[in-house]
Amino acid sequence: MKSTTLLIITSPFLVSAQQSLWGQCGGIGWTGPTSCVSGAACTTQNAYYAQCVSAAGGQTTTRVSTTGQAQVTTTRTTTGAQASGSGLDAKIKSKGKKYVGFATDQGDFSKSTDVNILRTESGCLTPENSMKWDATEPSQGSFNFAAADALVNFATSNGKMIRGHNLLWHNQLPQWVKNINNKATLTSVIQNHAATVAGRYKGKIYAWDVANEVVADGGGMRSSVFSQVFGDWTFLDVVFKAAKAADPNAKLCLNDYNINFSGAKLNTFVQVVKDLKSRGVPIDCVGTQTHTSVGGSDIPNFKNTLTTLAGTGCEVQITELDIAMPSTSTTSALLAQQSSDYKTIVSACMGTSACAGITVWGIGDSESWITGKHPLLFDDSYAKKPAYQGFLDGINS
Ligand code: 9MR
Repeated sequence: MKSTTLLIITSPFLVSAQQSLWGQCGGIGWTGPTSCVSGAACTTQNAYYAQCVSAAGGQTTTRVSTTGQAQVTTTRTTTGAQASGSGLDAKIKSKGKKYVGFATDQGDFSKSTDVNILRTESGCLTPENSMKWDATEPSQGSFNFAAADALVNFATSNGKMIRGHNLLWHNQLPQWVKNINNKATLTSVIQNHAATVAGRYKGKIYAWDVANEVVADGGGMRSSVFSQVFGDWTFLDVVFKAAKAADPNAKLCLNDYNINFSGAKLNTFVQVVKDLKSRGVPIDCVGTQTHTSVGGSDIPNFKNTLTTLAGTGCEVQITELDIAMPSTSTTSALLAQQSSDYKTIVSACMGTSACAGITVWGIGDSESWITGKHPLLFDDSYAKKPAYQGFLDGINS
């Protein structure tokens, strides 16, 4: 009887196959290629995702290590942005937090003023509008990712993390979803939407606002097609589980506004999160949007609010920070108060171990959704306001 010898050859080509430009090249759980084609370099975006980005203009280091029998070449590059290390994001990272981020979208990427600030100051981008349901699935089963892809490409090619925003919200929701009146259909529509949107960006999103603004302003459940058709909170179970299946390593958040104030809304929010956890629904983080006002009564108490949110056992993120002036006119006293308010809020995050990062909802004042009330860190000419210094003082507090 003839014997057959199976010869196993460990070929260096198997382990060193090169990833194409923009392809994944590393991260927890990644088993594919870890080096990139010529002209591209493997850049770590977060613990779960490294991507082959254009090496042009960056600093590239190549590390050769031995794994078992195989030699693995790992090439890492930093973009100019990461190398600068002088902005708010670098400062907050040096104090142990994960990021300072900004809300932005495609329109900003052609403005050098916005791009310079994003590159220098930001470590994380949130799409202000491009990932919402009306943008991504305007008619049933017909998806449009052009604007969302632009955000993701800008973020990954500049070494920025991404907060996905959002998979389920009563606002910016197409009429065809609002018209659904039976639970089985709405369940499969939510599942398909979350699977498709979160699935497209699998491995690239640090955290998803899986559901946004589901609590009513006075506490209890917000009225929406979701609450009306389900009759209870279990539409959250559906969307969180679908998001988990689509992108298992993304942190999954419940996000809301006015939970920076103590009261019935915050109480309901905390209870909903605890109930989700007790039902085994995958939730990792809570987002307090923190749209507030100069001199707001919530601000002196904000540290306590973060402690309350941390009591859910979830990571806490400040997701949409802005602090509006009382009117369109600014005075030096108001600018100083706004600066102090930014310091108080940022300092509260720094003093709360569960608070992971802070996103400001826009770059220059003129681009804010709060028209004319100068709520951001940079003025209409993109110059740093006293608010910027307040933010920085908060990081250093
Ligand atoms: O900043 C967003 C603005 O450009 C949109 O017109 C608006 C429409 O709903 O949504 C704004 O972003 C909101 C965010 O998605 C959820 N929290 C409240 C934000 C400000 O309204």
